[in-house]
Amino acid sequence: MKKMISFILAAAMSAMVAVPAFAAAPEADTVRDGENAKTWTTSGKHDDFKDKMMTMIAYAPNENGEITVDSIQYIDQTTADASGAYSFDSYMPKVLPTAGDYTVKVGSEARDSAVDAGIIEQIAVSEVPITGTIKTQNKAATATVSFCQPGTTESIVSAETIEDVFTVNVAPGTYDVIVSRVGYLKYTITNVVISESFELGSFELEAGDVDGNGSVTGSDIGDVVLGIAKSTGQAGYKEAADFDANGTITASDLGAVVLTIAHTDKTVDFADINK
Ligand SMILES: [Ca+2]
Ligand SMILES: [Ca+2]
Repeated sequence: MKKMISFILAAAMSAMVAVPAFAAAPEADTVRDGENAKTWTTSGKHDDFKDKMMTMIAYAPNENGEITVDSIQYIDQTTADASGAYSFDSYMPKVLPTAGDYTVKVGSEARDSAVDAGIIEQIAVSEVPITGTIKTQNKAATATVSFCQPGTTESIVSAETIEDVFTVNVAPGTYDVIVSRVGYLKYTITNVVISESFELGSFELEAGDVDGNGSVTGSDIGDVVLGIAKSTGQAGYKEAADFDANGTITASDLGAVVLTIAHTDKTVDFADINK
């Protein structure tokens, strides 16, 4: 028991565990339940392990091949049977990082050093669903949510809201998310890091930028005034001035543009939103 505990403590406290190579044939093996599966079995057998408490660690070695505190992904324990056979059924709760493969080691109070138990290859992460809510003046006024290359407006994948809500499948990575609708100021969320499915949050777009130049000015008010009482299909009707998307430019649309005068496109860092 003492050595098993020191095996874990060494990993957690000193940030590394000395793992000398064994000259003997492999005594443990790790088998994954299919390509990219999050579950695997680590098993082995050795006379030294009869009835002993066993500890299994899966970690990403640093550049020197050592365990670090941050790199430990999984620790589990079990007791070997009377023949020295043991087996761990493990599940990786997180998406494997892109750092590389994990090394699996098995330790026991019966041995001074851990036994190599193979590696777990990094999961080839596929797209994950991201959801969120974008409010406009009216649920009928759909917004576009674009996941862009950071620092650019180059959209990699995008989605339209339906009744204010969007869902889009995105490959893990870092993005600038640009939320837009014609007639509305743009809302950009930078440094959105995606590794697993999550809810981006709820955001409200501000109406009023009829000409789409990034700010609400007297010119935008003028555009709304010129279109008053005009409906879809009529000369003078502009979708960009029909903020509530009810098909007609009315006093309500004029009220909206007056409220946001001098407002501009907004950019926020995702880390600041989540403080
Ligand atoms: Ca404008
Ligand atoms: Ca309207």
